[in-house]
Amino acid sequence: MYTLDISDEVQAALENNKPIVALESTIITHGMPWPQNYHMANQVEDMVRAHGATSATIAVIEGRIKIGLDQSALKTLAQTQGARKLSRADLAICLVDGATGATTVAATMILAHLAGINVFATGGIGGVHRGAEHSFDISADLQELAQTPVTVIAAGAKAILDIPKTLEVLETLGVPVIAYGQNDLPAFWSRTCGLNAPLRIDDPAQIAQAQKMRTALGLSGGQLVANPIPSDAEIPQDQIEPIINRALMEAEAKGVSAKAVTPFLLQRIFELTDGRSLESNIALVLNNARLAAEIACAMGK
Ligand code: PSU
Ligand code: MN
Repeated sequence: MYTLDISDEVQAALENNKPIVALESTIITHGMPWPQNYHMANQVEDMVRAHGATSATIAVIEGRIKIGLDQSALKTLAQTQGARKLSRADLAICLVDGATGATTVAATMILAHLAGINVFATGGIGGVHRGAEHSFDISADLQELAQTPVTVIAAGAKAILDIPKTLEVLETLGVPVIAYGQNDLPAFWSRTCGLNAPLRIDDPAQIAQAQKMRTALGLSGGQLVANPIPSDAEIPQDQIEPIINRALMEAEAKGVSAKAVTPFLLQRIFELTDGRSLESNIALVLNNARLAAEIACAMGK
């Protein structure tokens, strides 16, 4: 029915049981502007390699599942206007249509798992949006973490979300939320958000062990590792919060809804911070790629 177009590099790593880190593509097409998105994608790949793992950026190109994109494919995707934003609900139809789409956290987890990859680095996961009690806007990323056995390394949930509600839903779904190296739950651009994370691990090898233990116990799903943004790149919560609020008000006034909400907010926050939010976003993705490579290396042992 379908084939996975696995790059030679990723194929070789799979055959030799070498560490692999999956990377998503929605962050490229919907999360950052050109050309910073393309530079980020390359830097992230380099970071994974520098830490001993093979990187596999995942996307759907003209109806074909790609596990590992080369530089020219990355460059083309980074400039593609109107690529679909693919979550669990959208994947099959994108393939049937022969269309091009970027994978969100949820869809990247699904395809990574199909390819046999169990570690994945991104920026921040989707979650429960503020005002979800009215909009019911809860990212499919959360359900995916509950059912697909992939460890996702993020800088927490994006601060544009309702973080306490996101934590509650993850708890209900049985998803471990593990802060790396601190008690506080990081919140994307900020190292803390005033809440403790439910769990904490300081050693990448233990994070790898925990994923294996989950599977051994017959527990479905993955884990969320919340890795704090490096201090020198952080925007403290009291600085970013008024900007988030302004962007949220604009989104509401404009009637932005569904899949468009997160891309709209990230773009407006980029404009309102004169690009600082993007610099932070790139720094935290790189930091997550490094930790993901360390976890992937430990997974093989
Ligand atoms: N991390 C980033 N930027 C992004 C995303 C993650 O630094 O743009 C994307 C991921 O693909 C995530 C999606 O799955 O945002 C969440 O979208 P939504 O809120 O519509 O579920
Ligand atoms: Mn949504």
